[in-house]
Amino acid sequence: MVHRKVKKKFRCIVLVCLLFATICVWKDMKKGDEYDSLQLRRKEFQASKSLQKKIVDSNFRSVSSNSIQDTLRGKQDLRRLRGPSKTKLENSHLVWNRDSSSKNINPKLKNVWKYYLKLNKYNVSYKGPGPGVKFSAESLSCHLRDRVNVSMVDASDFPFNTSEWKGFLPKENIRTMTRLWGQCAVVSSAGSLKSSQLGPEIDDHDAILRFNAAPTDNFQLDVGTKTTIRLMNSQLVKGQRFLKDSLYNEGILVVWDPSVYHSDIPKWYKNPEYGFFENYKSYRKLHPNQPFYILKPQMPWELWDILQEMAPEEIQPNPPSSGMLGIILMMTLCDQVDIYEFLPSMRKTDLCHYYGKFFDTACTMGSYHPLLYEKNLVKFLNQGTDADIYILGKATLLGFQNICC
Ligand code: NCC
Repeated sequence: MVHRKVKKKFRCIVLVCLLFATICVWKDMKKGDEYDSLQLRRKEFQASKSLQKKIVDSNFRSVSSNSIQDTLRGKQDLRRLRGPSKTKLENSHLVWNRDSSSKNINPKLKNVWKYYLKLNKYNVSYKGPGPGVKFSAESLSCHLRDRVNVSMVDASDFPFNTSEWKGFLPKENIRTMTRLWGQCAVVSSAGSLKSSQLGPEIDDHDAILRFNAAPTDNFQLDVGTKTTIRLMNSQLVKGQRFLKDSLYNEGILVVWDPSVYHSDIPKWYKNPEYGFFENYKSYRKLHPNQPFYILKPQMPWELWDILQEMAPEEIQPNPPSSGMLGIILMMTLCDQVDIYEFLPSMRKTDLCHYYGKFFDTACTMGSYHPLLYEKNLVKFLNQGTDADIYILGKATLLGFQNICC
């Protein structure tokens, strides 16, 4: 009897041990599976990364060798690896094509372009040798340096030399105020700056130019923290928020206003597009120590003439964008200019501004401003690589002091 009881107990213990051993083995196997799948995922990730790199590289090669087939095949492979992707890769170049024209824009934007050609709001009567003049990059830089006079209205220009304006314009010339900066950054306001994490790289420059109402607060990681110059259009300066918003209290301010084609200062003064002069004076009274310049109205049209000269077709007879004006301004003040997200990167999006919620392709491709042709010019003069454009959205131009003409 006792013997049978011991036997039963022993069988129970063996059963429990067996059960325990089974659980342990099952757990180990599961761990192994997880490890294997982790390894697999890691391998897939590495493969997709190296494929991405290959695609980028092959695409850059394709820009010079025109072997687009490989690139497209590469893109298809990547898509297969990633599964269905929300961001559809385009079938054309991954970076800006410097020969872009109205053929590259959608029908809606094409109609807007035709509308502005017909409207000719600023009485443009272009008499130069373009469109379609072929430049070398060197001769184009020299052309820009010698034909675009980047200067500010000063107290000797009528009517700014009258009593009405006494004491309002900064006394010091912008070039002596800034001396010559080394490495400068121009930060476009494009939506593709969002999640770029370019902030530290941008902050690493000697001077940083931003546009209009573009903020840094809440976007430091993507666009940096410093603002050395802010270039604004007159529509913004005319608005009431301009006097109240502390956003404008940092750095050197510059405002520009479109005149009719090649108008002189007195004629423009009588008929500015946006009468910002009263707000300018009010701001100067509130912040007398902050340098605040007015760009001469001839400059945008001198630049426009060159854009028209080199463009493959007629361009919108409207002034260049603040972005393009800012790039040329920095080329006169700096040794080298890094321009961020003016030429769209792999983050290209229809989101108009990194700080806004408005979506429109026109913000990048242009409607009122001849933005398409401005981007062609920047791509043509770019000293950096296509990889920098694609990955960082960065184009690098030499300052005018550094070109030999
Ligand atoms: O949009 P905006 O410019 O302030 O942008 C500054 C410059 O960045 C470049 N940019 C912007 C968006 C984008 N998706 N891609 C880009 O390349 C352009 O070079 C642009 O000039 C302007 O040029 O002054 C403009 O200003 C706005 C607007 O007045 C201000 O933002 C007001 O705060 C204009 N929008 C409207 O008038 C509705 C815009 O057309 C051009």
